[in-house]
Amino acid sequence: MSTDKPVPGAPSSVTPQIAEPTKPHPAPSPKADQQGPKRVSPTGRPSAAADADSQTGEYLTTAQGLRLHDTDHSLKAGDRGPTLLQDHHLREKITHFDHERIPERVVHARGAGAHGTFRSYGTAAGLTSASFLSSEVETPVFVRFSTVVGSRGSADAVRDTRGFATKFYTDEGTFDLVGNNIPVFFIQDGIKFPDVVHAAKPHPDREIPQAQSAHDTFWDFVSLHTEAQAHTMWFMADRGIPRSFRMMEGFGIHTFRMINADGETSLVKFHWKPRLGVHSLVWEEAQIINGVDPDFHRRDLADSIEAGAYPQWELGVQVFPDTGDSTFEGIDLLDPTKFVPEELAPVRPCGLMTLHANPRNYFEETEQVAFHPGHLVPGIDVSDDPLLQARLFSYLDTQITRLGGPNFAQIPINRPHAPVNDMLRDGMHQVADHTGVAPYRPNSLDAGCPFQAGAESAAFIDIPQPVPESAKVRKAPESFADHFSQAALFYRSLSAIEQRHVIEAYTFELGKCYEEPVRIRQLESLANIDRDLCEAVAGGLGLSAPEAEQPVGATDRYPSVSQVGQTWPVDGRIIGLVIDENSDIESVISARDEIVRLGMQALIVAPTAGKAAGSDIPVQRSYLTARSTEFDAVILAAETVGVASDKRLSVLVDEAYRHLKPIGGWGSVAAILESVGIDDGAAGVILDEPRTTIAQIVDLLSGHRVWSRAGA
Ligand code: HDD
Repeated sequence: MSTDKPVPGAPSSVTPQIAEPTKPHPAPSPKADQQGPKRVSPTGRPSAAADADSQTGEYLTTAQGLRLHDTDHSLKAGDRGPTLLQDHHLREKITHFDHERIPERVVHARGAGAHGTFRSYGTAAGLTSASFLSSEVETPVFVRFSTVVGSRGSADAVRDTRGFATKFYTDEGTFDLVGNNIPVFFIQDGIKFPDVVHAAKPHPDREIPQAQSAHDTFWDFVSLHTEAQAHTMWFMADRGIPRSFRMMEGFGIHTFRMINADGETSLVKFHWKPRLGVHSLVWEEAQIINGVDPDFHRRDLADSIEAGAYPQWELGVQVFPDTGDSTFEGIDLLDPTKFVPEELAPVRPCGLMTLHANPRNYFEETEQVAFHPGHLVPGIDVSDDPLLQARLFSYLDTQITRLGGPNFAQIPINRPHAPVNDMLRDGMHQVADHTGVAPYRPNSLDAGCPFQAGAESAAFIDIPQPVPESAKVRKAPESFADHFSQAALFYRSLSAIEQRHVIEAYTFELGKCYEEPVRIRQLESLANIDRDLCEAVAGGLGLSAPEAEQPVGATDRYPSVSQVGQTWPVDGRIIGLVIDENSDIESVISARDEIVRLGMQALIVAPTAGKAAGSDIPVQRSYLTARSTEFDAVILAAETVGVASDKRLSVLVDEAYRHLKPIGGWGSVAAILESVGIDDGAAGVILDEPRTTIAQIVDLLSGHRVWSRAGA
């Protein structure tokens, strides 16, 4: 066998080639949504190298551009002899492979990213001079969502906090907003970060459990460092298991200081509000997903972008007067374990972010992107929050190990879109084409350049914030001593069903701890937070509820933290359309088209893969490959009564029902429901003709789940 292009000059005895699967042909151009970031070199020049890197050429070459004749056989002393050290291609190929992996992130190792744009409303002009916020401009962004605890290969739907990091490639330099989906953090001072992470990561002896907080060291830490109780409460609640990255809020958590063109300062907290609302999985569903589809969130993000259901978030800020004491309504704005309810400080919208392109190469973009809370732009500065202050050190530092040296800003995804004219030179992986002879200033040799900019030329000028007069101390302010009141106000602001989920989550997590003293100590914190909560969890653990030592008194309720009780757009929701051999194909097609017309996705589930019986309609899932957890709602359009005895279908329907998903249909739907003991008049069950069924399902989906089925 040979390729149809003979190798010029090759001896006739060369090793036969493996047949190419196709004739050489030009590579398909990248999909429209995979154009990747705008590529500019660190010096602002177009980077020729960046586009030459892709695997697009006709011939396979070495890294040096040498065309290769054979990449499948090493050079040996005879066809049964040892491999020769001389084989430069073998050595290059294996050596590169041996070094393909880089250290995963020490936290937030598992993530998924997307490109998009941020369009400012210009409404923040009174607050900040930052150009990407103060005028109605569009700024390219790259966002990386992540879990915190798990390794890079762990599952998506674990109970954990989610990272929400955004890189704004502004014309004044790159601004990174490195936040989470929960507005409070575990600890108050960054010096404890290694400790909380050591506690949350798998146990150092057996390295289990992976990507879980349900283990002794985690609960040991949070029950001893009670400042972690507020954050823990948030992720024991439904926020810890988001339905989708598209349905999460994002928070900058810390207070930042903004300065406007007139030199006036304000304190702000950043919020991302998802257009689709804030929605979660239910715990059993999440556990099933982690086995059935560990890439659930990553897939959802990529699929929705590819389907054109572009995820959107509105960026907003809560604004607080910069009065010098950094407190608002008694809440210490420098304490990152505290949040300010929106009822006390509304979120003012500043712009809209739309994610519209998947990364072209995961490693190059999502893995190598390097965020840093110290990537600031003029008009936005940090506050004295001690957690933020430590972060300012950590992120730059970690990239040096992770990305192999100090030149990671030259990796395409990290390159600013603003012109770069630095005097940083050399170092590992330096690829900039620096010219000039005088990388220092002032100089007289490179025409005196570069010059320092002033406020009028968009320089970053640190806000001259007074430093409190004090001795050097290792201590926290008094106000940081309140560890329970915000956990209580959050819990008490939730709806009854959300509170039930919190109780179940604590009971599950503590039930996985082996050490009784750890469980009891955590119950002691819960006793301070809320008596009923503590008793319910203690009951589930077979323990008695301890007395509260510092009970939180009455609290106000702030319904803005609840995820239940409103309606939201259903764009991109996924409906499983279950058919069988006897389904009426016309109704199936019209149901599918109607679902798509309403901006949702329909996945046809049939007894076998291929085409729906007697039609050209492609089947997306067979009964074997489908699982209820993929769908937000299920429509049964199967017509054969006998199908009700198919265990795969009854499991699908039973799970969808237990997970409070709308179920509808026509045909033999009643028989299938009966087979799993579901009353056809039950809440969220719709038996009607296709159009009406779909309309009612949409109504139910706009509230995310059939909460009334759970007695809510
Ligand atoms: Fe962090 C990564 C968010 C506190 C040290 N952090 C990282 C990422 C997110 C956050 C979203 C992943 C970024 C990406 O996708 O690449 N971290 C937070 C938030 C915090 C926080 C919202 C508190 C409000 N972090 C925090 C502290 C420290 C760190 C206090 C250390 C003192 N974080 C890191 C890190 C990471 C990181 C070790 C790991 C990988 C990386 O930075 O690039 O530097």
